[in-house]
Formats: sequence, C-alpha cells, structure tokens
Amino acid sequence: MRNIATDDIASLESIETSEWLDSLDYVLQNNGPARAGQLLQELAGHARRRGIRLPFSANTPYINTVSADQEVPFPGSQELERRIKSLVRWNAIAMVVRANKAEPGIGGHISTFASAATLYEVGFNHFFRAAGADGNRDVVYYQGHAAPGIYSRAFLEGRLTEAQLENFRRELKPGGGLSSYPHPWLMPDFWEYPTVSMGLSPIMAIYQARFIRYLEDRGLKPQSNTKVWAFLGDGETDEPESLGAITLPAREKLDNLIFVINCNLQRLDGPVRGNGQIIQELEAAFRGAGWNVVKCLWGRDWDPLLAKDREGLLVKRMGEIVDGQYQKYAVESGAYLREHFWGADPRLLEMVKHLSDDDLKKLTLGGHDPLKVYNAYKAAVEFKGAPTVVLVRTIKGYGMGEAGEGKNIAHQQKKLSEDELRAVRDRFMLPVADEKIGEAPYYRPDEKSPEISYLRERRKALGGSLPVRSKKTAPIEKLPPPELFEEFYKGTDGRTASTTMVFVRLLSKLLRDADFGKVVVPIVPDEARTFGMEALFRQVGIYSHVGQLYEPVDMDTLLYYKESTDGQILEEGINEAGSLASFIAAGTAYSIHHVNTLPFFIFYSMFGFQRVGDLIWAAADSRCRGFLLGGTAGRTTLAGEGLQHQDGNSQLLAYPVPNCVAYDPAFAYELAVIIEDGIRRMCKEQESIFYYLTVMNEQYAMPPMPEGAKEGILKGMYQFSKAKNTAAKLKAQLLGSGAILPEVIKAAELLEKFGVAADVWSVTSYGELYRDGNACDRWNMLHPAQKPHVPYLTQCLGKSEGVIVAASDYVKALPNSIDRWLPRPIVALGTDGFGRSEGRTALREFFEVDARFIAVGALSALAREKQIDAKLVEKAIKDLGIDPEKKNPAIS
Ligand SMILES: Cc1ncc(C[n+]2csc(CCOP(=O)(O)OP(=O)(O)O)c2C)c(N)n1
Ligand SMILES: [Mg+2]
Repeated sequence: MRNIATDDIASLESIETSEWLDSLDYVLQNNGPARAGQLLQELAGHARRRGIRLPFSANTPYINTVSADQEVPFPGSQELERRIKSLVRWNAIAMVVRANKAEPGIGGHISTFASAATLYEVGFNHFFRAAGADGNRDVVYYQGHAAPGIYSRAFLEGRLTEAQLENFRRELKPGGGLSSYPHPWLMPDFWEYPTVSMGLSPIMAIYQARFIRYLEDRGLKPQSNTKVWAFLGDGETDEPESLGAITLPAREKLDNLIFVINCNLQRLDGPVRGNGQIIQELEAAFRGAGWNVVKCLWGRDWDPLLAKDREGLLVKRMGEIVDGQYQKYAVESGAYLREHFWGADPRLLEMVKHLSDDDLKKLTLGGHDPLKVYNAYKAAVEFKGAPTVVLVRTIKGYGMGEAGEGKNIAHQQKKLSEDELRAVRDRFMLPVADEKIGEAPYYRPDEKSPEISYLRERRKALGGSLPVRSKKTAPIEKLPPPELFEEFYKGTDGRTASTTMVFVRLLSKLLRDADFGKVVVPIVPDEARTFGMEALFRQVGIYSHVGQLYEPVDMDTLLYYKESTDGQILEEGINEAGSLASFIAAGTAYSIHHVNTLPFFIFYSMFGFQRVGDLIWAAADSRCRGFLLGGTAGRTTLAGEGLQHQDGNSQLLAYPVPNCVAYDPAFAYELAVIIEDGIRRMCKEQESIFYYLTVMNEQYAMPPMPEGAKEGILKGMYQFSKAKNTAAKLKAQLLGSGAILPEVIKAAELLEKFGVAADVWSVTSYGELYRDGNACDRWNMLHPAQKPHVPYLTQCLGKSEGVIVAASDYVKALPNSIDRWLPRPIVALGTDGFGRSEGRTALREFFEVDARFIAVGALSALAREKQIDAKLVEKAIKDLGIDPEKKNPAIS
C-alpha cells in the first residue's frame, strides 16, 4: 500500500531542501564563499542554541577540496609534461626490470612510483625549489620506495648515467651504482634524508619545519619561504611515528609544512582499509589536529558529472564505497563499473548514459590528473596559519595493467613479461622498438629535444636540480677555547659531583661562549629538572615562536620557566622520537641550510637506543653531527627506578652504529676531553660522526686528570693508577668504567690486603677498543707477510702481569668483546638481567659489580691459574659476606 501522507511529506521536504540550497547558492554567487560560510556558522550556532543536536563530523564529503570553479588553469605544457612523465615512468620500470633480469631477487619497486608519478612530476616542474631559488629552498622527503622514479628523472636531467641506472641496487659494481632507497651515507651528493623506514620521514619533516622556524627566529638563517614537503604512503600512516606528532605543527602554525599522502588505498599485502576509507580517516585525524586538509580525489573528467549532481547523489555514492571495493573498481571493466557503481541508483545511471563503458573506465582519479594535483599543491603552498596535508587518490601500479595495476601483488612486482612491457609502452606512447621491448631498454631523448629542454628550463626556473645534498658549508674555525675545558681537568678537591652535573656545567659554559655559544642546540624531553638543567631555562630560554603569552608561575624565582622567541633550548615534552627528529634537523643543518648547529640531546638513557634506535640509525645515515647524552645511566647507578629505567644495555646497543662514537666516562676530565675533541672532529674537521655519552647521577669526588691521559681517554682506555705494593708477587689488572670505576678503585685497595698488586685502568669506551682491535685483525689477515698492527688494547695490556678483571654497569658482552686482544682471558663483571627498585649498594651486590665481587673475580682467576689456593678464595668469599649460592642476576 502506498502511504500518501509520507509521500507528500517527502515531496514537501524536497521542495524545502531545494529552497534552502537555492538561497545558499544565491549568497554564494552574490557575496562569495566567505559570506556563505559565515551564514552557515551562524545557522549552526543558532541551531545549537535552540537545542538542535548537530551530529559531529570531522569529515567533508568525499570530493576534491578545491572545486572546479576555484581552480586556476595548468601553468605549463600539459602535453610536454605528460611525455616527460611517461619517460620517467619508463626508465624507472626499466631500472627495476633490468636489475632483476641481471640478478633475480635483487628487488626494487615499480608500483609505488607508478602511482605517484604525477605527484612528483607536478612538484618537480612547478613547486620544489632548489638552493638557487633565492634562499627559499624546499626540503623534500621522498617516499623511499619511489626511489627508482627519482633516479629516472635525474637520468633524464643528465645527472645520472645509464651505467649508474644499470647498477641500481648493485652499488658495489665498478663505477658505483645506486642505492635501493634514499641514503645520504651512500650517496652523499644526492640524497639528503633517509626515508625508507616507514614513519620516520613524517616525524623528521615535522621537526625539520619547526627547526627552520627556530633557525630564523634565532637569527641563524634569514627569514625564508622554505617549504618542507613530505611524501608518504597511506599504509605508512599506520606507523605511530607518522601521526604521533601531528599536533605540534598545527599548534605552532607551521604553514611551511606540507604532507602529501599518496592514497592508493594499498600497502604491501593488500588494502590499507579494505572495510573503511583511509582518506576520510586521515582527514578526520588531521582536521582534528588542526591541519588544513586538501583532498584531491577525482580527475577533471568527473567535473561535468559533479556539476550535474544537483541532488548530491553522486557525492553520496562516492562517499559510501569502502576502499576494498574501490580497489576492485580499479581492476574492473567499464561495464562492471556501470553495473556496480553507477547502477546503485537509476538517476546515477542516467547521469552517465552518454558515456561508453570505455569512457567510464577512463575516468581518472585526482592523483593522476596534473591539473588537479597542481591546484591542490597551490592551495597547500598558499595556505597561511597551519600545515597542510594533501590527500591524493591514486591507483597502485598505475599503468602497469595486467602486470599489477591495482592488484594486491602490485607492491612486490618487479618482473614484467614482454607483453606487459609492450602494454606499458603503448599506454604511455613510448618510442621503444618492438624487437627491443623485451630488454626494457633505457630511453633518453636527444639533449635538444623539447622534452629535455623543457625539463631543464623548469628546473632552472626553480633554482636547480633536486634532490641534491650540499657539502659546501664552511667548518667552524673558532672553536671554544681550551681554557673552557681546563677547569674540569683539575678535579673537585674532594667535593662530590656527578658526571651529569659536570656535563650541565660544561654545557652552560659552552652556551656562554661568545662565538660558539650560538651554535649549541640543547634538546631535552621533559627531563631538564631530572638532570639539574633548570638553570638553563633562564640562562638561554626555551624556544617558542610566540614567546611567552602567560606569566610563569615561578616568575618570582631566579630560575623561572622562561619561554622566548629567541630561546635556545628545544624542550620537546615527553617525546624522545620528536627530540631525536630535532636532533637530526639540528645535526644536519650544515648540509640542508648551510648553518652550523650542534645539538646536545640529553635523555633518559633507557629511552634512547632501546626506544628510538631506528631514528638513531637514520641520524647516522643522515651524516648527522651532535652529542647524544644518555642520562641517569648505569643499571646499578640509577637507584630506585627499577626494571624499566635502569640501563645496562645502551652502550652495547650503540656498538653497531658505524659512525656513532660511544663513551662511558667516569670522571669530569674524561667527559671534558671527550666533548672537546668531539667538537673539534665534528665542527672543524667536519667528520660525519656523532657521539653517545652516558652520564650518571651518582656523586663522588672527581680526581685530577693523570698526566698524559688524554690520548688514552679518547682511544678507549688509560692507566688510572698503578699498584702501590709493587713488591707483591700476585698481580691484577683491573678495568673499570663509568660509575663502577670507583668500585674498581676500592677493589684494588681490597686486593692489596690479600697481597695482590692491582693496577687500575679506566675504560672509557669498549666500543672504540673493539673497533680498533677488529681493524687491526682485519689488516693483519689481509697482510700476512707484513709487520702486524698491534691493537691499542694490546699495547696497553699485552705486557702486563696478572689476571685481568673488568667491571662496568653494562652487560658483560662489552668486556667480553675485547677479550681476544688480551694476553689472558678476561673476567667480565657486568649487569646482565632485569633491574630492581633498590639502593645502589644493594643493586651492586645483586648484580655482582661492587668492590668485593671485583676482588673475588681477581682472586678466583688467580686460583684458576694455580697462583693461590682455591681454599683461600673460598675463605675470602665468606669473609667478604658473599653468598656463593645466590641467584644468578642475569635471569632472575
Ligand atoms: C618500518 C617499516 N616497516 C615495513 C616496511 C616494509 N614496507 C615497505 S613498503 C611497504 C608498504 C608501503 O605501503 P604504503 O605506505 O601504502 O606505500 P605505497 O607503496 O602504497 O605508496 C612496507 C610494508 C618498511 N619499509 N618500513
Ligand atoms: Mg599505499
């Protein structure tokens, strides 16, 4: 039965809706979008006051943010740019296909760049400015897996040779090759930032954008219009680092930051959100965080259809399809689309009845239409007051056809058959001959061709080629004077201090230095008071672009919490990943902005290598310079905090980072010597290294520096004291590090009572000793007939007498790693195992690294060597109050 009343109401409502929409159109036409928006706001406010509950939506409809009538025409030659893009596509495919023919399994990616080609080409031809562009150079983070496309373009620009392309992923070939992904370590003239570990480039880009402001606000760099572009995958946004820091740039109004998220709706295994819509999800997250969101979803062919969509049926339909289904549409025929997409409503079918199935299939997405991409980017670069994210819809493997376009296998596809290559060639109208097609030959048109001329002309207008990494920044010649460090050589005259206190004093002196001070960038993640650094708040201020808009609660104290526009400290809040991203920005400013800055990032040592180790790896790859300081370090030195905080690992975790120089200093002078030399090596010699120093919070008297110790401190060890009882027959060499060195010194005294003469060595770096030992071994292996190199460790201890015992507040793997260069096996004492909430004395007993255990270590070794009776050692163990049956701390 038809319900007449309901039908009447529906038709009345339809007329009413139409009238309201007409009114809005009238205002829009006569008074513009601003006024229309204002009216809607008023209306919404009014409705709320009248008790109408408006449903919350962080989303806008599933259409382009820049509507067709707001667009500007494409400013370049679309035809030439299309041809250039096809060439870039082709050579990128050729690189991967050829590499995998030459060596199956060598890998590479085709489909990521295939989906993103227009996104990059529009950027390269119209937006990305290089250093030549009036100092307004842009910083671009390229999606790691799109590297073949970036190489391919550099090839067309004449920056890379065919031979280099041929050696993609075969870097060790004579003449060199190309690294799989962006790696400044491997290609220091080309890549600026490593981006392939997903999630790192978004967070690095955010802090880069903020650091640019910092440099400008502090007067270290002229004000600029530099933009930071980060190209991300939609799958990549699932990494916590990708979205984890997006509130910062909105809060700080970083309109110099643009994210472009390539929403091909696929990741490696399958759809990013098969049952949902990643674009809408990201839109809500970014809008909620305060970003300007520009959606670029549909190509120009859709404009006439949308213009006809008076009732919003098409927009509604677009918005109700889940991504898994959209992916299916990408691989299906026009007939399928007519039936399944358009067929949902007869009025939709009517809308496209003039289009053939082929036409329906060819309706492009926003990310494959240069006009739409151009306008989206334009909206992004012109937006003021907030960062912009451009959400672009594309198809993964676009143009690969049967070989993978839109398919779940697309990501891994790297071998194309002859037929598949031919299909790509035909689709992009490439001049590759039939008989050659199976080889996937590279193709570069003549130097004078319109394509190459256009390409060059565009890059010239934008200040030069990209990517390019500059190595031109002049070194810092005027280093801090030696006197600045000398105070620390004298010791504290019996007064106690911790190495953290020493570091803070040294940092504060560096900051005061008239020349060098401005270069220093202190970074701290809400831990300044833990490290006793709060005096620096007042001394140099905490950086804030807007200064201080409130009266700090502690204004009346000397050390108040001072925020200022030219503040020097980056106080990053509880965010080690963000702090490390700032560390990378500051430590690489020399290569990006031609500005020398040297970061000192101090953090809870357990939340460094262990928590953000991959960012540290990226810092290393980036050739970042600076000091990482692991504070409150040492498993037994950080009392009370327990299992999650007590760090006995980080010195070992620093081992594999090839250009990270790690030290575990015990005394003030050691720290001063290391930092002074580090500044020299990084700032003057411009070595691509960075430092990791553990600093402790245990206070003890700092001795004066022994004569001639400097060189050993830097090499990794030196003799701290010689045994006094030289006449004793029994001998021991005791090695101590960090806060355990005082225990070792006590152990030497204890051993004296047992008739053992013990020399004490301070090991400042097991890592440096290990590297030196390995380097010597390697050289000796390869030069068997020549005089062997002697490791520094062997030079120190090779001729020493007695047993060797080493103790540190880190795992036993450290001393064990240097054992092979010693004349006798080492007795390694360390802190393997989970920490405990306890005081230092109890912890050192638990982990067996106190003076008594060190002494027993030496006595036991002497007994094994039959120099003393084991019974004597048993008695010593008892007398020293040690329970030999105690549980093994390594696993309890
Ligand atoms: C941290 C991390 N985890 C995993 C990978 C391996 N990986 C490389 S690409 C990829 C899928 C990328 O999907 P998406 O971000 O959507 O990029 P698209 O290729 O689709 O543009 C994965 C899982 C990686 N590179 N980094
Ligand atoms: Mg994707």
